[in-house]
Amino acid sequence: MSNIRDFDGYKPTWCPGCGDWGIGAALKIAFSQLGFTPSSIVVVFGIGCSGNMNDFLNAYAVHSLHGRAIPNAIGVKLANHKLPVIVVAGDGDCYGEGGNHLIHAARGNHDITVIVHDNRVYGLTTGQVAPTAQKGFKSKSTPVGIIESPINPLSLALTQGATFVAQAFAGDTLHTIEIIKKAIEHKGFSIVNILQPCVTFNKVNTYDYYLKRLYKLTADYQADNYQIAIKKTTEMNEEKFPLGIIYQVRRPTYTEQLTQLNKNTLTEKERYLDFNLLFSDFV
Ligand SMILES: Cc1ncc(C[n+]2csc(CCOP(=O)(O)OP(=O)(O)O)c2C)c(N)n1
Ligand code: SF4
Ligand SMILES: [Mg+2]
Repeated sequence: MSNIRDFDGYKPTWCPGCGDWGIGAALKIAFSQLGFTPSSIVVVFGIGCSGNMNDFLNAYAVHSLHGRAIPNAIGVKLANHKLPVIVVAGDGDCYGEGGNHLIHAARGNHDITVIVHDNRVYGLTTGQVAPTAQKGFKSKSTPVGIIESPINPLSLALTQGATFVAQAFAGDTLHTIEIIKKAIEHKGFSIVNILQPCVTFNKVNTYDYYLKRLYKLTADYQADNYQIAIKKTTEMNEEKFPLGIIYQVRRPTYTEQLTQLNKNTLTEKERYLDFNLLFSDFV
């Protein structure tokens, strides 16, 4: 185990009581329990209150554009597939503006871990509606209630080929740590949807709201059964929240199927393009 404090960045500016605190702590503890150091991993952040963790967590990191955390992470992984690559993004980032990237990362079984702070709202921009908000949710951008039905992120990831699909609750740090660790250890595309109360801009999906509706999967749950997993994810449509690993199977990852990367990572290869040559005419 490495030192948890090594992952400390600046003091977080999250609102008191925000679920992001629990997720931030869970990530640092998971990293340290996995024996990582800040320079042995790469974390790619989206834009949002969740993405602001870029400043609060010390590690090699990219604070990407809104909705573009996943393609940046895939790029890092393709350059050096031996590195653990973790995405930390909000629901708006990952299921809204970046929803297309989620689909293609899942179907490619890219070996990255996506941690989603699902607070059902755009937190950083002060409370517009997000794609996971329940139909009728009133927000700054939907004053009379959102018309669309919510995205079911678990069903979406599962049906598009994700080989690890899990859910956690920001109010249960110990359980979240265990799920994050298993997601990172999984070989292939993994996603953890974390139910995260936004105490400032979402007065509906509170800690109490989730505590009344969530439950943990039992030890005899068969996580390798696709049909059972599909059924489990659809419980979300009725506002019932299973916590734990809903689906996990082992399939070849993207880079495992790329013959050029069978032996070495791209960064280890002797012959690579010297990008300075491209710019030599301009300097
Ligand atoms: C390309 C682009 N579009 C829109 C924005 C404005 N913007 C910043 S954060 C954000 C929403 C963040 O919501 P979410 O991803 O759910 O993160 P949260 O703040 O809730 O953690 C938006 C729309 C932006 N910065 N860049
Ligand atoms: S606005 Fe919401 S999501 Fe953002 S820090 Fe405050 S409570 Fe957390
Ligand atoms: Mg959000």
